Amino acid sequence: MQRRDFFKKSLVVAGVAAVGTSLEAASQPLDGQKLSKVAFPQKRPMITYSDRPPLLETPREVFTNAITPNDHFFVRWHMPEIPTYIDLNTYRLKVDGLVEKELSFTLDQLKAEFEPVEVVSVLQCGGNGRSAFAPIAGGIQWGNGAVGNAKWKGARLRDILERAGIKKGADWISFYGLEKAAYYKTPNFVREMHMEELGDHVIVAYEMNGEELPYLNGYPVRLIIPGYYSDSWVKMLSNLTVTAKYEELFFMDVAYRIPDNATESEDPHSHKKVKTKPITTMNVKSMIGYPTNETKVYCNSHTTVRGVAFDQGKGIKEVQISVDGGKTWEAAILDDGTLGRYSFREFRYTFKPGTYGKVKIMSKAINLAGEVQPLAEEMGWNHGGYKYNGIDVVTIEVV
Ligand SMILES: Nc1nc2c(c(=O)[nH]1)N[C@H]1C(S)=C(S)[C@@H](COP(=O)(O)O)O[C@H]1N2
Ligand SMILES: [Mo]
Repeated sequence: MQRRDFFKKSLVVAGVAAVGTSLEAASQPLDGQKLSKVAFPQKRPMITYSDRPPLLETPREVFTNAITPNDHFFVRWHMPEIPTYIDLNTYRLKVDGLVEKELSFTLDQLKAEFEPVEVVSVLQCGGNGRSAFAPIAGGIQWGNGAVGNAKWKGARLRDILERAGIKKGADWISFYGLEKAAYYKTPNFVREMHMEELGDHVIVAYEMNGEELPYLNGYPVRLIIPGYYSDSWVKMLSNLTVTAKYEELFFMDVAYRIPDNATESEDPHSHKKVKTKPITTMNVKSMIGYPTNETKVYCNSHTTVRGVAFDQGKGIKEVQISVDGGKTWEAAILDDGTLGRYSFREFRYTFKPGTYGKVKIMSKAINLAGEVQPLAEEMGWNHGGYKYNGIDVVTIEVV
């Protein structure tokens, strides 16, 4: 489909409707969070934090599967106004700055003129899980659903840059999204990366799970940087701008940074300013998709715990499950890993609850580099609430 005016209409309708309903009692409470009664275009009802900008979280039970469906994939935008209409007749991805030749591509050209490559990769907001930090860290109080995993298809960023020819001394690249800041004092959404960080697996994606990207996930093209938190996975990409110097931009210098020390943490009660660094690569993590906090299971019947685990691409070695509050741990069965090192790995673990009442189920992932998910109590704190990867816990009722 070339023209997308249908979206304009439906987004407005959804936006208006959501104002009155997103805070009301929802049809199904999940993890203490409420599903919205209204759905955004191309999305099912999601846990909705805001509709301007759209901030939509994936409900926990979706994390029983390695691939997150497009219509259940979380959404995060920074600007209240996002484009609601893209005309592919005029849409161009521009390559400019310190290049031999400035270029611009239509979507069809991107598809036809560059070798298509595919990668299955986790997309996770650095603030995913933030609500678990105590004291409360600033920002959207995400539960654990600001993450998803998809098969992305697109052109290698490197191939596109090579076509334009990078000039000597050009070390940085800025990525611009199509949306504009609400008024002149607020910064536009621009991210910068050092050329050295751009491996072969960084792609400009035009497909997500075999379909065009959902509007809210960055139609028509977005950046994919496997292993990295998604703050630099710029959506609705408009410009790739090559520069010699790092520019001090708000979204690079203020947001998405953590303390620059060995534990990447700070004292919440100290007034001292800490030196910070960008959040970059993801730490090891697992999530239980089933059961959830609302699940009731019968005593002495088999219950299969299912979930997903991932890291920055070093590889998951094991997921361990505890059903006795962390006293003992047993290895779960992992899927065969065919989706690659940047993907979710599915795990499952079957047990038979033998006592009635509340039972705590915990999951802990360990990667091939020996990194282990810490207990929630052992998580260091940072003021932005980034990189939360405490051991996941759900409490079920055995009846
Ligand atoms: N153009 C644009 N791209 C963006 C952002 C944005 O606000 N504008 N937010 C970033 C952040 S912080 C996240 S977490 C991801 C969210 O991607 P999603 O909405 O597809 O889940 O998009 C990234 N790319
Ligand atoms: Mo994010």
